[in-house]
Amino acid sequence: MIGSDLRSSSSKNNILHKAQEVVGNLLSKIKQVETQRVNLQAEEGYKCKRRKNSSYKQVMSRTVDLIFESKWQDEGVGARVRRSIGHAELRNFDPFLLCDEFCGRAPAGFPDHPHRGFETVTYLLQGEVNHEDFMGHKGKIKAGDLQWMTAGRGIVHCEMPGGKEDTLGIQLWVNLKRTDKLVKPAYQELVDKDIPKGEKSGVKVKVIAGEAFGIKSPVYTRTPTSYLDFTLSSGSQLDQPITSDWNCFAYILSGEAAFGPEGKEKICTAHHTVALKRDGDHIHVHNKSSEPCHFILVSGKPIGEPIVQHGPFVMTTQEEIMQAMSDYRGAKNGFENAATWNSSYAD
Ligand code: FJE
Ligand code: FE
Repeated sequence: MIGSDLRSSSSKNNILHKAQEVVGNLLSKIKQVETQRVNLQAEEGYKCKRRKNSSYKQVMSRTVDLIFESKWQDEGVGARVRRSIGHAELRNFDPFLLCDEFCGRAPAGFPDHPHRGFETVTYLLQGEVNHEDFMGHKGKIKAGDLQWMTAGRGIVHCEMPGGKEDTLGIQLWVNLKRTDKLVKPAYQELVDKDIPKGEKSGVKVKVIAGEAFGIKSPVYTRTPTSYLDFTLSSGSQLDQPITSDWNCFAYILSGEAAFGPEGKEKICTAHHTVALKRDGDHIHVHNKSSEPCHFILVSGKPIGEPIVQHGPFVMTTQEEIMQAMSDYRGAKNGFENAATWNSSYAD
């Protein structure tokens, strides 16, 4: 009895010993893997630190999610657009609803039409656009100028290319969050000379909204947005910070460049849109071609609300769309002047 107790106690001891050994081995393996992981992380952080020459914090270059081409299509009256955001490949890209490279020559244009629930951003590359709205606000947007229009609760206006040459520009639609959709309409208008510009190592920038190269735009973006116009000379490179979690795309106006981290970069040519993944805090662009590359780089904070669009009205529910149509037709709740107003182009 005592012998069997002894035997069983010594075999228990043996099992205990074995178990301790196995656990010990496992723990040291875990420690080893963890050490390796920490070392790799430190190494990556160090590489990033060298690349960015800023801080030890880990930085990541965003990778390309999608590239697609935009072909000319008829829009407005006799005008044409290459649709970037709004294209079947990228219906909307929160907070962006539409981005058109547009082209037209008088008398072509976008005659009297309403907007509610978002902002239109018109940036002119060439020629001019005459505009007027139903509150009597009118003017001429020329090459290099910017009009940031908050349609809010309602604008009715016309946008008509003027002059003798072809007009070329970009119109971006930025959504407004539900609680901003019915704000009072407002304009921010900057002529070319008032748009901050910078240049660094062969890269030129016009800061339409947000900040680049330490230069800030005076434009107030109700929906937080960055809008940069870059020209990369042949061989030049750019590392532009992009707020993490914001959606970001580039639209190439001319030339070509490689977008994304070295080794994973994708070449993108004129009239193509590059949508980036939300997997980093900056974008790397390298012009490996012999010509300059001109593109816009746009990013914005997603709103995360439903989008219900009926042409020029963009709301969050079908009921709000019905209300917008009824307000426009009935000339009420912000559309009062729609009852009597016609632009001077409508004659
Ligand atoms: C619009 C169709 C349209 N892209 N680019 C339907 F064409 C428009 C519209 C424009 C527009 C205007 C300029 Cl200046 C430049 C544009 C579309 O005006 F608002 C609706 N709803
Ligand atoms: Fe418009």
